[in-house]
Amino acid sequence: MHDLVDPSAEVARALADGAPVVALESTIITHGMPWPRNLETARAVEAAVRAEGAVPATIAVMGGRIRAGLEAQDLERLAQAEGVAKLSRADLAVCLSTGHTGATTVAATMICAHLAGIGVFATGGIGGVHRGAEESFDISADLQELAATPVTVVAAGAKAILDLPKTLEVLETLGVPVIAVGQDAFPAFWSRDSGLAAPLRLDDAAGIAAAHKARRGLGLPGGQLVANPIPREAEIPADVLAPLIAQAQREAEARGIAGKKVTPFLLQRLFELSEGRTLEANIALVLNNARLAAHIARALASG
Ligand code: PSU
Ligand code: MN
Repeated sequence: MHDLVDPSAEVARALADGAPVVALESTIITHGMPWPRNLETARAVEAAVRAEGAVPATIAVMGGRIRAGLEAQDLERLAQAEGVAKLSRADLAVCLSTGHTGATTVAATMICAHLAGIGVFATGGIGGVHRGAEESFDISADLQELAATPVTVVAAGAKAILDLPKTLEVLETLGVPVIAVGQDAFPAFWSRDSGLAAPLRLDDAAGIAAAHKARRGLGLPGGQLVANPIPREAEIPADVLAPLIAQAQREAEARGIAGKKVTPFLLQRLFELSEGRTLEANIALVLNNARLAAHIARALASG
């Protein structure tokens, strides 16, 4: 185990035994969902991973250490805390050296998972190229991390608040495999179909695990993005969301929201504008991703 990583007893045992482990991020808890649904969801996601036969390892930085697998009281403390730092690749080292508490984004969770020896990670949706990025230059560090760090990330695509065509272009440039699960279309987080074709398609966990191993075998850096569509019964049609996203976007611009605050602001405003529907959909898709990630972890562990 890496010097800076403290695995929980359960995660340490699973890793030592070669048993399936799924990493989970914590920014979705601290910056992606309102209290108390954030804590309920974090617990439900861990339970979903367990129900499918893998061990969940929720990742966060606490007291100058990377934690992989949080005890119940730490999870609750994190979910309730205010002013927790949102950590991406750039922020991890300073959070560790200053001893502060931080929640890990997709990028930082990938780094920590890899240090801990965990190959698969479930989240809601990755960050990507923001609309208007040609002016703001706002492109999530998640994209470069997928190109650099060998972890398979299961997400429901990229969040539909983003510019999805540009996000796919950047992923292609960076050489990141974008694999839709069970369909040809790239999913759009709250909706199953973005209207864009996904570059690659695989239909089951065994195939995704085999692709993960083949990439490792090639010696290529980086991971793969597994784009798992939201369950049909939970999706919100794209045409219902489009005007709400446009409005949230206008408000963000008018208020000068920039940098790390953009994604949390847009998610919170969409929760309000949709009268809670986006949160319900977000919870359903995260649970769905956690289940698939557990199956991938089992396939990786058995082969
Ligand atoms: N998935 C969700 N909700 C979230 C996130 C993912 O369902 O809030 C978080 C992840 O931590 C992701 C971050 O890395 O949003 C993207 O932030 P940014 O656009 O600032 O890179
Ligand atoms: Mn950004």
